[in-house]
This record gives sequence, structure tokens and C-alpha cells, in this order.
Amino acid sequence: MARSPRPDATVPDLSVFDFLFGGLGEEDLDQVAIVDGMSGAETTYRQLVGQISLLAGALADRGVGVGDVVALLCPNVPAFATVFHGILRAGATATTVNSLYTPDEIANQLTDSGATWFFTVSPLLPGAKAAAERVGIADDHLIVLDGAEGHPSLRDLLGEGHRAPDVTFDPAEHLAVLPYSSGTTGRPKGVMLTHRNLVANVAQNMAAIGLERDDRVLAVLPFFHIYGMTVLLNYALRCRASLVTMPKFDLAEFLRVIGEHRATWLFIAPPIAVALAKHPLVAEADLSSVKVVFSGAAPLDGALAEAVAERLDCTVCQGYGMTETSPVTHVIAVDRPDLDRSSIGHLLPSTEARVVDVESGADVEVPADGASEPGELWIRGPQVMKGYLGNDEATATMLDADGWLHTGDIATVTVDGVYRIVDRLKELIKYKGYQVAPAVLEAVLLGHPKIADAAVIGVLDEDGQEIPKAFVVVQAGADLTADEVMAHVAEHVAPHEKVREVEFIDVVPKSTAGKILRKDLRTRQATGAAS
Ligand code: 4UW
Repeated sequence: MARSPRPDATVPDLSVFDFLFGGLGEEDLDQVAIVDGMSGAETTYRQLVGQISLLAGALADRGVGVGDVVALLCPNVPAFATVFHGILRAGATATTVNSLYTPDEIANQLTDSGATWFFTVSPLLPGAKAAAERVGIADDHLIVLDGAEGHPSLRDLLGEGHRAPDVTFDPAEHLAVLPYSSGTTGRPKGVMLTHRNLVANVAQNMAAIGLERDDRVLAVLPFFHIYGMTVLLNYALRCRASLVTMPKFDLAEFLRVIGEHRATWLFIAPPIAVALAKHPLVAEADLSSVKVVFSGAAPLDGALAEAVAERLDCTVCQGYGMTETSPVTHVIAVDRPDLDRSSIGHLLPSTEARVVDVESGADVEVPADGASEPGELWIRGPQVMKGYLGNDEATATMLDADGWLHTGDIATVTVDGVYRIVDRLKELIKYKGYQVAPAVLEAVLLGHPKIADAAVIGVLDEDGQEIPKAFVVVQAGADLTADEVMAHVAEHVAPHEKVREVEFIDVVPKSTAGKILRKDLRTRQATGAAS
């Protein structure tokens, strides 16, 4: 068992709102909290807190408070921060929805989370409305931030002028958010994160990562995902930095926004690192303001990290974690330029870890020199989730009686406490940092009349990035092409979940209990064996 080399972080017994905004000083209020990277419109901390309070008041006036779940389907625009923190300030729980989701996927999350109010934006209204209708959320409970006929708008709600309510709850028990994650296996599940979980992770980040007041932080990674939620919307704002929002990634726009707003920190996922290292457009851009590029959500190759550092003349750092840990557990902090960039660095303060041999269940030996043998990474700390909503069985598989969360990632560790992710035990696939659940794709594949059986794993493309690949068994006597398989999946899932490679096989390898042997498919992929 290992602990962080840094002193413990103090985790105050506060709500997310009070921790982030309760201590705003006079000198902070006129600081820019958020810049809309597209229009350049600025929101100060004073304005942001004012809007959050008004939204909380409008929600309270509608009877929304502790015990209610409010869904938010919205790209990265400044109003996301108002709504997200307004929901929490009112005492309700926010469930953030992937803005790429299909109406079916949205409806599943609305139903599973028990959401009764729903915020979205007009470009996403068709999908949101279809989902809302399916689950019985009426038009007056479906708020369209920028306005749409028949729906309340954000301006309507803020214009009512209600004061924020007095709410009381126990931050250690009360759910702040319910993001969705498939975890180690199966379909997406609601991850129960308390106010304390989120406050803790911000406090832990503050004691390690190194973002400073006055930094301008590019916020292109989605706020709905735990990475954007905690690191951008919570940690950066608590540091009194300025967020520069972008609703979606487009390289030319990304480079323009960095130059125009003099962004100092870029939080990215590895595919953006590939673009920064290789794309010709980068050579023409003014990236002289960039001090730090911080990557997370999927493995970062060491040579790629070097290439980015050299080309941008900046520091490249890496963080690791998962939705179930709020998410950050490990980082290469900016004050550790000595660490290998392909490692995930050290444990965050107040975080413990074990690296456990998968066969024997014992902690791996850590040699005096070099890295340990690989084992499953286990985590314990105040950022670890309460469990999965309404799914005790899935919770019990991941969280043991001693509070250890079994990540499903395979890591090594050195005697200096530097960790490296070397493999994944669980079936989860990360495509551009987004979660893709094989179970979801396999169900879609099995829905095709010409497919007898199917299994999906992650494989690497030529840039070393993970993509979903389907192994398909065709029904006897049927004719099916790889393109037809991919088109069928694309019709039923969000764009990031598409199957991007297909191989036809005779039989899907399975255990006697009928579980897909993904390990065998990975071996087959690695060796090119047609066994
Ligand atoms: N290297 C290898 C990594 C890495 C990784 C994540 O969608 P989720 O549940 O959560 C995330 C969290 C991203 C994140 C955490 C902490 C942090 O500092 C940061 O950047 C600043 C980003 O993506 O997926 C969790 C799974 O994603 C893989 C790993 O398999 C993990 O269980 N993963 N980060 N640096 N793999």
C-alpha cells in the first residue's frame, strides 16, 4: 500500500458551491471567470455567482431541491457553469448527459437517474425533446437555455429574480452529481458522487497540480464528462483562473482561440496531442502563450509528449483517474519536470493505492530499482464514489468492504511512487478519451438479422489511439460486408461509439460460463492469428 508523497489535503465540510465561491474576495469578483471562446463574451466571478444564485432561486421556486435530479445536455458554453452550479446550489443533483448521445441513450439516462427537469440548448433540442417525450418530461420542465417556442429559457428563469434558497444537507452523503460510466463492465451506470467527493478532488488538485490564479484555461474537453467537470468547471474556477470555452473541437478554431485569448493551460486528451505534435496548421499558429499542456482520459505516449513539449516549448503533464474517483487520483504535477511523461506521476494528496497481482491477489513487490511487475490498481481516498445508483451488484464488484476501488486498470509502480498504466483488465474502450462500452455495441450488433454473434474490443490505429473493433460471426448462409456492419452500428449509436474496424470470425471465444474471452481476442489481434 502506498500514500501520496505530498502532505494530506484538507477537505472542508462544505457544499461544492460554498467551497468554490464562498470565499470569493473583493479582488476576485471582477476577475473574468469564463470567456466564450466563440463570441469573446466575458462573465466575471461576480456575474457568475449572481446568475447561479438566481437560477437556484428559480429552481427552488418550482419546488426543485434536495432529492430532485436535474439533467443537463449542453456543449461547453458559459451558461453550462450557471446551470450546473445553480442545480447544485438549489440542493438538487445534476446528471450531465453526453451531448453526442442518441435520443435512446438520453432517454435511458433520464429514466435511470430519475430526472424530472431537463436543461438543453436549441441545437440539441430535437434529440432532447424526443427523449423527454419518451420519459414523460413535459415542455415546461424542458428548459432551452437560448430559448425555443413553448419552453422556458435561461433568461426567463434568471429574470424572475428569486433569491437562492436556504438548503441544508450533509456534504458527505448528499449527491452532487450523477455522471454516467460503464465502469469495468456492462452498460453506463449512474456514478454517485457526493459534494464531499467533488470538494475533496478540487482540494487535492489544488495541493498538487499547479494551476494559478490568472491562468487562462482552454475548456474544450466537455463539461459533462468528469474530467471537464472537476478539472475545468470546479478546480480552475476555485483557482480563480479564467475558462475559455469551446463547444466542440476543431483544430483551426482551437488554435485561433488559443492565440486570440492567450490561453496559458490546455487540458486535452491524447488525440489532441497527436494534432499538436503533427499537424501543419500548428506551425502557423501563435501558441506562445501556452505554458502547460495537460493530458488525461487515455494513455499518452512518451515520444508524443516530448514532441508536443518541443514544438510548443511548454511543459507537458499527465493526469489519471476515472469517473468513479471524481476523477483525479494521479498526476505529474508541473513542479515535477523530472518525471517520465508517459507515466501518470504520483498519487494525489490524501490518496492511497495498491497494485495487486491479478492471479494471487497479493500486492506486487516493489523493487529498489526499476518498476514493479504489473498488477491491478486499487484506490482509496475521499474522492472515491459512494457507488452506482440502484446497482448494488455493480458497486460491490468495484468497491470492496475496506473501501478499495478496483480500477480495472493494470499499472506498475516504482519505489519513488511513480505509477504507469500499462494495460486494461476491464472491457471499457476509450475513443478520443470518450467512454465506449463494448456491451452496448455488442447488443446493437446482435440486433442485426445476419449477425449470429459478436464481440467488441479496443485496438490501436496507426496513431496509437484506441478504436472499437468488432469481431463478427455471420449467420450461416448469410452474406455481410464490413461496411454493412459499420453502417448498422452507426445508425444506432452516438458518433464516438461507432465500430471502426470489423473482422469476421467463425466463433466468439467464450468461457464455460458464456463470458466473452476478450483476452483471447486481444491476443488474436496482437499476433494476427486466425485461430
Ligand atoms: N492513462 C491511461 C491515463 C488515463 C487513462 C484515464 O471516462 P473515465 O471514467 O474517466 C476519465 C478521466 C480522465 C482524467 C482523470 C484525471 C485527470 O487528471 C485527467 O486529466 C487531467 C483526466 O477519462 O475513464 C476512466 C478510464 O480511462 C482511462 C483508464 O482506463 C480509466 O480507468 N484513463 N486517464 N492518463 N489511461
